[in-house]
Amino acid sequence: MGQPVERESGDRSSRERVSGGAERPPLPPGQRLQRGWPVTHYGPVPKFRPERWEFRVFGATVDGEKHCWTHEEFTALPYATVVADLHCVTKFSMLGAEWGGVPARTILETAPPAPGVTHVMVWAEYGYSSNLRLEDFASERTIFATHKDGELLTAEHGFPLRLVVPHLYAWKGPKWVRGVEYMTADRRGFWEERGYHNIGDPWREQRYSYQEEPGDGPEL
Ligand SMILES: Nc1nc2c(c(=O)[nH]1)N[C@H]1C(S)=C(S)[C@@H](COP(=O)(O)O)O[C@H]1N2
Ligand SMILES: [Mo]
Repeated sequence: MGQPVERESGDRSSRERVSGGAERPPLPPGQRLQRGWPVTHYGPVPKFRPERWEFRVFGATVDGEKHCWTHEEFTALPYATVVADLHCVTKFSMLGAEWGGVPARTILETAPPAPGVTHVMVWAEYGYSSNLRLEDFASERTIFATHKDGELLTAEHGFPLRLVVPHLYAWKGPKWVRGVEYMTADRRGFWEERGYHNIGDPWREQRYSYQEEPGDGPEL
């Protein structure tokens, strides 16, 4: 087994560069516009078994308890929408999707973190994970999406649930998400352990950990 690499499948023939389209929102540096919606992930697409599915919040919760939602309970939480772009670190971007689902803030309010929590680990099927600073997770635009553009997510795009963190690269948003761990110290997730940047801000091109950011000091 070698190092895992992000795999993209699907139609790439329609990829094109943004050419002076002033009416389009700007892309982060180094990104190209993707028409259509490619599928990118590591490993197989999990099968959804509603009777076995639960969403868990655990780790440093304020009450010390683990909080669980069945699929029925989770999808009954208040629904909201966020229009956001998706920027893959492999340099394609998809603009202007409307994500529908449950804001991360709803989870933070329903199952609050303990005062010492600084980071979260978002967990998905097959052990995929991604770490986020609490403030990135708590952004009012961070959303656990069940829908895109008014339609249920397809299996390959993360059904029944995926996280979308609009201001960070897309690997920070696990598809097939199953839970959140509240942490009192940072720990690296799946791709972060394999050399991806710990924060992942596309506007600062924080793609990989070994990237130098002059004037920024060492990346920890
Ligand atoms: N569970 C899981 N979620 C994942 C990934 C993955 O490998 N596993 N890849 C991430 C990456 S790198 C990207 S670019 C987006 C791609 O989402 P899409 O396939 O819906 O376009 O999913 C993210 N979420
Ligand atoms: Mo990606």
